[in-house]
Amino acid sequence: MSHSRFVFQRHVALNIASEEFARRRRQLMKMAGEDAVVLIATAPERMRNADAAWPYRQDSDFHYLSGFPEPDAVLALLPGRQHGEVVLFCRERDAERERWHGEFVGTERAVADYGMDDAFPIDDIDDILPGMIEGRARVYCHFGREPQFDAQLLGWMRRLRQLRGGGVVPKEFVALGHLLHDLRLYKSRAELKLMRASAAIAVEAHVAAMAMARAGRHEYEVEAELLRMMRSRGAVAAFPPIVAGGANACAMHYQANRAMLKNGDLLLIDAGAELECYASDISRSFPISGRFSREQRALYEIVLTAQEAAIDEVMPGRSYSTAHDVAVHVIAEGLCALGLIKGDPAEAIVQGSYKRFFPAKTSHWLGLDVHDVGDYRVDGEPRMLEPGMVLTVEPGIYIAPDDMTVPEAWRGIGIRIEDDVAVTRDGHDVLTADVPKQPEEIEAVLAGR
Ligand SMILES: [Mn+2]
Repeated sequence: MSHSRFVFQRHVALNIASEEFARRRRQLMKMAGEDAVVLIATAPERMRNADAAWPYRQDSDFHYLSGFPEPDAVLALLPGRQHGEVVLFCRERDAERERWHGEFVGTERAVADYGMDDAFPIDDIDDILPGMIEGRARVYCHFGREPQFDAQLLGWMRRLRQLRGGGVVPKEFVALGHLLHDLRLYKSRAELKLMRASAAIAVEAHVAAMAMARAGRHEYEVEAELLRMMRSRGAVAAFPPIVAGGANACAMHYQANRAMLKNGDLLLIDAGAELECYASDISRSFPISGRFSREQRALYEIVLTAQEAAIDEVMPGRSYSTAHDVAVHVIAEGLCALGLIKGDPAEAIVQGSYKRFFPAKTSHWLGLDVHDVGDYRVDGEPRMLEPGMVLTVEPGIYIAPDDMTVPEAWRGIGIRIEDDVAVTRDGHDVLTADVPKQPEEIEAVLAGR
């Protein structure tokens, strides 16, 4: 397969426009109501050890509403506020601190570049914010997530009571997730463009990894190739890549990536990129030697058939769970036909005996988070798919190395095939289709190494 189709277009403008962030805030304020306030904080900086921090990743909800990249900020949405509905508290410019940490955005540019109506130093938030909340009936926020924010929130309420004449404390505290996460479930045109770009980078990374994985190399060398490709395209890994040779693939969240690759084994790679906070998530399984064994090929074809059948069910008007039901059906049928499950497929499904080999769900939402927000069920029923939703389709078969219920040749084989699928108006669009997954195609690519 020619690699030229994987070339990433570096000059496409990818940023979400400031107007789109403003539209999201207006939508949320409309849902929250005139007498509400929405408060949302950035992700805290987290320390790895001593004074070394983990790479900073903005809170997805905060990013969705502001596009503001720094830690140490709080966004307040105040519907109807005369001096501006959208207020950001953030770090002030500070020559001495910037000498160490690099440039801060500062309050002026928060207004000029990020579309805030008003911005104040974060150090003044305890004095300013309580007065802004005064008289509002409801506070929408996340509570019980970040202890520091919880404590701040209670502090603002105490200050509010102490205001001249005794401030009126809001009657209700409402979990912000329900409103906000429903908005995030539907991806805009600009978001889909970013997700496509994120997917294209993950595609390149997988293709590059496939080209260099061979017996004698280690799982971490393949991981390094995935990361090299993502970073060289301006992305980061959406999660630590899973590079699992042989029976390591049977642990669905294998992370060690330490083993040496061996001929005769399959290699399962589950890796995705994150570009401007938008995730992709791809899994492929292929033979390290370049040729599937008979057993590997038989199981691979079942998983592939299940995945393709499940993807076919992704369209508006189908429920979220249909893809999983179809994948379960194909896998149960295949495993029965191979004699790995006794009895008939209908029985295997009713009794759940297929779960021994396929214990996971087939899909999850994808977006700013790899396992993105949004309810999977509405009023107890599986959610209907609608245009703009993006989900993964990732059935698998995993036969534990010590599974004595199957002949030895089948043990220690783990296979997962995962693509990212956007629901479109008349069906779906597979964002990650360019990583080979047909067995002949895989063997041809590997033969060209
Ligand atoms: Mn996934």
